[in-house]
Amino acid sequence: MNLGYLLLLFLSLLLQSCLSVPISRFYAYGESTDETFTNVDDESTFLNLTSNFVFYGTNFSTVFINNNGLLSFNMAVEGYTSEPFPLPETLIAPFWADVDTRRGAGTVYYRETAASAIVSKVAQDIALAFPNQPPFTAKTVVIVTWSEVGYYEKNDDKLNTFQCVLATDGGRSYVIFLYLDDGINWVTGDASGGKDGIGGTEAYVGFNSGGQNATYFAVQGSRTPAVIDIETTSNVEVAGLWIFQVNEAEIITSPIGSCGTPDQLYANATILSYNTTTVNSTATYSCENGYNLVGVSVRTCQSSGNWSGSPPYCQI
Ligand SMILES: [Ca+2]
Ligand SMILES: [Ca+2]
Repeated sequence: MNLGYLLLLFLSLLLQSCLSVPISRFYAYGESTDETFTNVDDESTFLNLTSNFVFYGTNFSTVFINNNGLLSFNMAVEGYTSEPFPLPETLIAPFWADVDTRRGAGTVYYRETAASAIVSKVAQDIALAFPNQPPFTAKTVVIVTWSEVGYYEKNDDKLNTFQCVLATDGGRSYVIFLYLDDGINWVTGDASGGKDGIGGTEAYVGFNSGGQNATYFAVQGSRTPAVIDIETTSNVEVAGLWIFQVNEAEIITSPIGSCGTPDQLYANATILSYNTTTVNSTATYSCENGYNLVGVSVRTCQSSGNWSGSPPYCQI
């Protein structure tokens, strides 16, 4: 092994660690600053906000923090099995699935803050995601962290760590989802058809305006087996980081990686290739020799922030 090779190896490892979300990339959280929510299954708590959060054009002064990886407005939501959007409730779902922190399996931390270090970090993230927008100075930031949480029923053999950040200046509002590198290890609880945290009805990730004619945005892979790899996907080209503007009538996804990483399929023999994830990018699927592709082989990133069609699969 020569020196040049070692250097290359080191650089590639460094690059990988920069393009994922280690715990140091999370917004600061912990016992000393946050309120905590521990030893619960389907319960909820709430924060009264000092500055209204504008979501789908509506002002909200209270945010409910539901243990099951879900924030809601107007009311707490107990649902532990994810349901496909649209729904009547007003929801932000960083990872809606049956979290269970009994038996010491994790903690949910939450707080509202206007600390200058946090406001600057938000400003940097918004500048990364929306480079053409004017600088953003949050009046208030809500940080909710699901740290090493287990799944129903009282399972702690697989744990998930993720964070949801809400930031508003009273006009513009943004939501940031962070998924720890290697930090998503289960996607369903025992009461949602899952076994050992896998299968059944998987976690849902997205936004739902609520009301009778709800509009919504679902992150690719929601309620599919692919959601277990959400920490490897992104709409800002940093694996595990997703950033959205949420105050308008529609959710606005970052233009730098609008559609996020296309679904990587589990069906054997599928080959996926793509270069970019901005609007009009294409993702091409093919199959290994001996398999036939079922469905469309090319998907296009649409301005809505979704890849066209559905992922194909390969069969013999
Ligand atoms: Ca639960
Ligand atoms: Ca994972």
